[in-house]
Amino acid sequence: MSDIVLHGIPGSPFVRSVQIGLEEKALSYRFAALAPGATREPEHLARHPFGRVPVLDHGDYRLYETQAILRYLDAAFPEPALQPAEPRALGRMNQIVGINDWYFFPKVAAVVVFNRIVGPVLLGTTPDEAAIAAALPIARTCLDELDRLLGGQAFLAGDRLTLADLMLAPQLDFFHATPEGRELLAGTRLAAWLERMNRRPSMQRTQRPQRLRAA
Ligand SMILES: N[C@@H](CCC(=O)N[C@@H](CS)C(=O)NCC(=O)O)C(=O)O
Repeated sequence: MSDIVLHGIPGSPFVRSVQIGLEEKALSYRFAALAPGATREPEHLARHPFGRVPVLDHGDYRLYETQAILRYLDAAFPEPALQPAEPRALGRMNQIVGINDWYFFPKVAAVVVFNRIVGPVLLGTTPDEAAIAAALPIARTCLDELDRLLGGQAFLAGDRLTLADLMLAPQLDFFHATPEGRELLAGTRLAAWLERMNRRPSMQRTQRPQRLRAA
């Protein structure tokens, strides 16, 4: 029986990043699924005072924040390494993780994916078209920049899978399920990278629930 427990909402891209990390390292774990509203309940707030997912328990050690969890797993279970030793690749990986956490998730995915898919499917809301339209310029900036940084490389930070790929693949896969995401990604190197990522067993085994897959 594994002593790793991942608390998360099925389909959440941040949760999926940790799931992919666990899968890539062939670690067994128990997934403790939460309903979307359960993040505001006292039981979950005791795990994560900011009411978010994922939360990882490893024995009696508890951690939240996706980057922290992935870096912990990489330190605790070093094979295969998911962070480059070479300083420039490491810097690039950290930069891309920052782009996700500061720009892509809060300004793009949290607006477009929420309004197009998560809200309508889980909460019965109607898309706020003005909010979606207002998010498109920064969406373009994010995708142009990620595409430029990827260049002709196999992975976002070089020739090996890193935390940058683990953080971005679930986010871009969800974004690609929206009409705006499909249009902005069409024909880019980033789209080809996403296709390669989607073929990995770790991505195949951690797909979103069917109702969250298409806009
Ligand atoms: N900075 C956090 C962000 C996590 C986050 O925003 N998770 C979203 C799901 S993708 C969440 O918990 N949403 C549920 C809610 O807000 O109730 C991390 O890296 O773990």
